[in-house]
Amino acid sequence: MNNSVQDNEHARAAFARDGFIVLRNVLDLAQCEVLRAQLSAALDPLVGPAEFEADTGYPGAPVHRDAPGGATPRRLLHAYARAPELREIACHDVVGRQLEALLGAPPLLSQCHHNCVMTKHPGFSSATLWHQDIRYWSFDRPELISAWFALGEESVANGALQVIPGTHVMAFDRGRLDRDLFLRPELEENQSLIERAAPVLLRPGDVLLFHCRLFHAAGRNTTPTVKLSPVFTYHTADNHPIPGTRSAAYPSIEAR
Ligand SMILES: O=C(O)CCC(=O)C(=O)O
Repeated sequence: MNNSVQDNEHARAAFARDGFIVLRNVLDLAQCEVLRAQLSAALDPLVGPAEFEADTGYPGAPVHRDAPGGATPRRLLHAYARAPELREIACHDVVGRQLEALLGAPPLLSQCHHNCVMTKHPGFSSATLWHQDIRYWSFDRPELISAWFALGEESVANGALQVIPGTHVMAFDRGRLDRDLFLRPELEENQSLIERAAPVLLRPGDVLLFHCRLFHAAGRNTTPTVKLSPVFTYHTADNHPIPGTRSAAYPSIEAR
């Protein structure tokens, strides 16, 4: 699908069934190139705020900042505030119209969740276990959608996102999740679920839209090139962050 909002009925049905859809070629290659150059410059010397591999506590992550690789940036935070080019994609017309079709009302961008550039470095990138993003977010309803922008190829080799289609509408007993609310891979019922997982392979300029309850995970980057993926999260005006929580720390922004 080229740079257009997907047929609403088709997209809504696919999103309702799977919990994600991919919009192809939303950004052109020149736009991806400009963003890659800007973001690479922000990595060296590092322009904060950032989260580091050592902060994640994920499998394979260095245990502290001073350990080898511990100071490798994992996320460039506050993406929306960083550059006009990032604001432009965060409020991209094609993405905004598709979000409105899926959410049923104009999208508001949360400055509190994602709103970052995921940076996956060769050498010190850690894997992300199976989780739902909503687990640490606090809103009236678990109805938020994230937009994941690929600025380069996203493949299994460089740690592309993997998803388990349909999990956004399933109920999970607390016992299926570990202390940090990751799926417990040692449980048989989780294993049969994880077998249904599929990587979301993206080309530069593609955008993945995924539901905040969709279980997803990602591997390490085994290629020589840093993977850079801006990610923003949207909700509607009638789905409020709970006052006093991290979700309410900054006002949301009209994205259309
Ligand atoms: O790129 C990754 O490792 C996945 C990141 C992710 O799923 C998250 O931050 O919620």
